[in-house]
Amino acid sequence: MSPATPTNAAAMRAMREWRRSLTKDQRWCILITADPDALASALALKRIMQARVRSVDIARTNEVTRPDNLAMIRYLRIPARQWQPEKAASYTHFAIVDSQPSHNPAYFDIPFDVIIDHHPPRPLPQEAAAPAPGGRPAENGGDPEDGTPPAKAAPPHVPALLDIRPGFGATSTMMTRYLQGLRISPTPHLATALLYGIRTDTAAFERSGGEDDLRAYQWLSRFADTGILRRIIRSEYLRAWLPLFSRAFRSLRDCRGGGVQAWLNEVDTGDLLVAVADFFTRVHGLKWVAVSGIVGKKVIVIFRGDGSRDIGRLADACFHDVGSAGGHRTLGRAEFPLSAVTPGMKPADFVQHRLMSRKLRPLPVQQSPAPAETEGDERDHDRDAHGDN
Ligand SMILES: [Mn+2]
Repeated sequence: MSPATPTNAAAMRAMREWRRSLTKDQRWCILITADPDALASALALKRIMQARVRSVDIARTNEVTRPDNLAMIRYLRIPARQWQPEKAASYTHFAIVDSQPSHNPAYFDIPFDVIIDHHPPRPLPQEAAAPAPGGRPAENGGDPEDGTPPAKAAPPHVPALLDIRPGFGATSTMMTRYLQGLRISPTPHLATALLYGIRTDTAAFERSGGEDDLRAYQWLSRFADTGILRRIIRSEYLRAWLPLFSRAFRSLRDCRGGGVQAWLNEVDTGDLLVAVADFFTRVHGLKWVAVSGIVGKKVIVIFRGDGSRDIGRLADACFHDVGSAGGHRTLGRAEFPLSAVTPGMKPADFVQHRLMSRKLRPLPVQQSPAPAETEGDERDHDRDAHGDN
């Protein structure tokens, strides 16, 4: 058994031992890349240690922009502040949850004493180059990020508690088991946070998640505030996006085969097109929807379908010759440069004309894969789930 994948009993022993070693003069900082799983895991770790140390702060290295994540932080009162590297000296100890020191250059130089994560183990760049004896195994290492300066040849800091178990669908599940093992009943807020962490990382058990995750979810349900959970789940849009919906409704046009299309003109990111397209999948009777707009110098078209036709093929048919286009049965995406729009034609008309008239290509030998859909910063963290997230 690799030391990187302890059994639950071994992990529990290590946790108890580490917890006993905590002292009242320690000032801890838990560092996270804030997404629901990381926020919840940090909250749980704080709960586990806070009575035994002087202070525990939670610091995030990213900006939180997704409405559900903002709602989670607000309704569950999660005290996550922006990480300020210049304040590092005010802490005596560091922990990282739902991520690893190798995941972000911001973490490279920090001597973590606690690492708890469910992503596959990945060594730091310098460890990959010259694995230290007794260091983390290097064979699983993804390629280290480029352009990061090699760390100084300081002896690697050995964490007191290292628990990396990729078998779990969420770090929140690991933290839930720690709470159970330590006989700590979570407050409604903590339980709700962990529930949402598991729910998000497993896509409500549609994408991943095993029996352990399900059992943790059930146990947490006894303590959680379902009203708050519902409010977080339903926080899908920001006030600032509403004018986009207005544009979408006004520009909505019927398309062949029970579809509709909307043109939003210039938007800040493709994520907004995705949010609007996803909204239309809630309308019964629309077989497919294409929501398009201009992001920078690119036109992006987001396709959503009910599965009655292969929407990825439709995306391919409409735009394969001007950019990248494709997808699968219910999701599709096309991107092409504004310069590909026929001269003299408005981009909106160009898109609409193609959506109305293009014929499917004979099944290509190999379907061109849809360009990866970026879901926004917070989820970009979930590297194992999608190229990531
Ligand atoms: Mn996670």
